[in-house]
Amino acid sequence: LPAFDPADPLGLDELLGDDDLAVRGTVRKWAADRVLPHIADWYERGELPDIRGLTRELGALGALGMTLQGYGCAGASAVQYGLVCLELEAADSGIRSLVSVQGSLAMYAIHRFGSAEQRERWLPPMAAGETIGCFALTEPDHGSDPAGMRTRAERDGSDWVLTGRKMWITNGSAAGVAVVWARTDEGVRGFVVPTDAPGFTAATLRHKGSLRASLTSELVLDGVRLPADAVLPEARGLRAPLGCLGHARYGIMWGALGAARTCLETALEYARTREQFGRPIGGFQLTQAKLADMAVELHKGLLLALHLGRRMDAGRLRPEQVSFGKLNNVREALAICRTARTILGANGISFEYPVMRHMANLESVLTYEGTTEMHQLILGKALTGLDAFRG
Ligand code: TGC
Ligand code: FAD
Repeated sequence: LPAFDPADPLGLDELLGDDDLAVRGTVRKWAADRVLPHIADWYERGELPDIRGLTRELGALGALGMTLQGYGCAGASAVQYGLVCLELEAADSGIRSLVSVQGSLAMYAIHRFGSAEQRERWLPPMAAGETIGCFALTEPDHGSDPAGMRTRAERDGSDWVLTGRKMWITNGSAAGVAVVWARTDEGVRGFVVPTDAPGFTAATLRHKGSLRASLTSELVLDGVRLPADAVLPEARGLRAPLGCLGHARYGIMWGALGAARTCLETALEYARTREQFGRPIGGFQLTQAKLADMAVELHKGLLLALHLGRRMDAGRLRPEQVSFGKLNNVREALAICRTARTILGANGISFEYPVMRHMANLESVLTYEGTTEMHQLILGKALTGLDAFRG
């Protein structure tokens, strides 16, 4: 029998191909070199310095829009994209967020719903990381229920004029292009908005206790005039932005496990070396129960992510299955981080260790891309056939 590997207790690496392992190794090394030495400092300062340099490097790695075909995108598998999300989030959720929003939301929307001209203009510089994108669905008064959005796009001759506010928009202040969802007389439509358009402003949100190494912004659209060809021609109704969310939620179900892995590794190392009552705390049965449960949930989550990734690669992944994965993996990843925090005792709250940072980040991850409750209700509806959202 092969030896038991604490880092891979179920032998899941045997389910991956050489290409998958190579992609994972490349991104793990990039994160170790480029993010890990600085991330605690960035986090405390509440900044993501050199976001443009980082994005270009991620573009050179092929991590931006990596499952898309053409336009300089890598055309990688969903499983490989998942592994990349995991390795980035093992460093920090903020770096994975940057990549999710760029690739799975902004680029995916343009690729899936854009005209040939929109794709030619925007996707190559976005794949290279030269242009940063954001995806603006949420508003101050409409988060879980985007159908109530107030941002409006009205026709004026052949132009469109956009007015409204968007809130909590990742990458917003650094973006060169914003994919903005707005109400029109024809229902919800998507618009490709160059951020230098007159009337567009983005303000960075400060005082966050989570995702501090990530740019989060409020966008104001004050009569932003756009030409007729700024609308995404194939995006009609809420189905379009929700379709993009399916792709990003898929990446998050892998990514959150990266944060959990780092916390488990940190807790294991701490438990082996920290002594109380004359013995390593890892020798206490209560600590071992925690570590065993953390490992079980982490690797069950990986098995689930891999299964759903294979379904996505086969074109057979349903939105309800994405909700299943996001709900379980983010919830369990957060529980793993919280348990790791207890194992580190007082050190668990110190930014000298990565645990508190990951735990705080996952509070955002639990909320964005559909809260836990939204995914429970999506599954509840699929199970019962009854829609609990609006009664
Ligand atoms: P509902 O009537 O259920 O659906 C409206 C239309 O959309 C279709 N649809 C989907 N299509 C593709 N994929 C999905 N996942 C879909 N879910 C629904 C549906 O079939 C329908 O189509 P049609 O043709 O019949 O009109 O809509 P509802 O208004 O009842 O809302 C349902 C609900 C609550 C599940 C949905 O609105 C929802 O998911 N709310 C959560 C909002 C959310 O997740 N926001 C995320 C914003 S972006 C973000 O957080 C980025 S963070 C990124 C980072 O930093 O990593
Ligand atoms: P609300 O919708 O007000 O929900 C508050 C609480 O009520 C939640 O617990 C919710 O589950 C619960 N609730 C609501 N309705 C029901 C119901 N019917 N039944 C039971 N419970 C219910 N959005 C973007 O568009 N683009 C981005 O790039 C983006 N980035 C983000 C980055 C960060 C760091 C964060 C924190 C958020 C980001 N978001 C982004 C916004 C995110 O998608 C929303 O915060 C999320 O959808 C929830 O909306 P809300 O915060 O308005 O909460």
